[in-house]
Amino acid sequence: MELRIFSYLPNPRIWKATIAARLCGINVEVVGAPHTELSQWLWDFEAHLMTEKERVDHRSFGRQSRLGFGGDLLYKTDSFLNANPFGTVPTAFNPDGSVGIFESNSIMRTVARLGTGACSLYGDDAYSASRIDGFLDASLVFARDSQLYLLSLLSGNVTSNLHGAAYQALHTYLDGLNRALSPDRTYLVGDTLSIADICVVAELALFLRERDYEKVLSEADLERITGPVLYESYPLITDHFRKLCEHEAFAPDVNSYVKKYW
Ligand SMILES: N[C@@H](CCC(=O)N[C@@H](CS)C(=O)NCC(=O)O)C(=O)O
Repeated sequence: MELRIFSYLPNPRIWKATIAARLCGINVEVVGAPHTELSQWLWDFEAHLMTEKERVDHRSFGRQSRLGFGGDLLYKTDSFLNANPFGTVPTAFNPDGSVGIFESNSIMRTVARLGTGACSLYGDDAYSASRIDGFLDASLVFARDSQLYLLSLLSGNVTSNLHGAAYQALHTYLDGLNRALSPDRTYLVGDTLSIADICVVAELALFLRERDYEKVLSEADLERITGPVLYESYPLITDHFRKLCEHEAFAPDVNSYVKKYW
């Protein structure tokens, strides 16, 4: 194992690392459980489902969640918070747990850096690597509005402000991505697949979860943001997304997940 990732599962954010790992032959261990079960887990390098006794013994580790866990108490050890001072999942660790890596884009970067000898997913020089970073940063800007919107749908308290911000964020993101691929580029950066392409697929796949909340949207008198209009307005990036979903390194994570949304 060259990298361990702890997260709720499934989580499209960890696909960034698992897709890169498949391409570079890096051995990534994924540990976790469905979202609703992580409040019963010890958040740690040795993360696991706690016994009743452990829940009592580890009471002092109980911390109020901030985002995405409905305010539940989460059992984060001091060493977990040392590894990831922001206390979020996914969190990754080096093999002996002495280094923690947080933010899914940086976890993916770790895999790409570990795999440099086997494949080049992170550019060939300082310029191309930095251009890739630009796409990762733009993706994180999009991801923030996307996350707040999806969490509000999940908890049934979506507002027109959150919906409007997500709408703007998605269109800004797709517009830039579509332009980056025009007139007929195969990949976002250079002539080969990079972690920029991987990151974009994961973030767009995550946004498709909007489709699970048609009822919540209609009760709030709001329209779905995703739909055929996106393919018509941004054909290059939507085609790129569809093609990569079928790619052999992406398909094991992405294919069955996105199929239900086509
Ligand atoms: N931008 C981060 C997002 C991670 C994040 O916000 N995770 C939330 C769950 S969606 C979390 O771990 N919350 C823990 C808490 O609320 O204490 C990434 O890409 O890794």
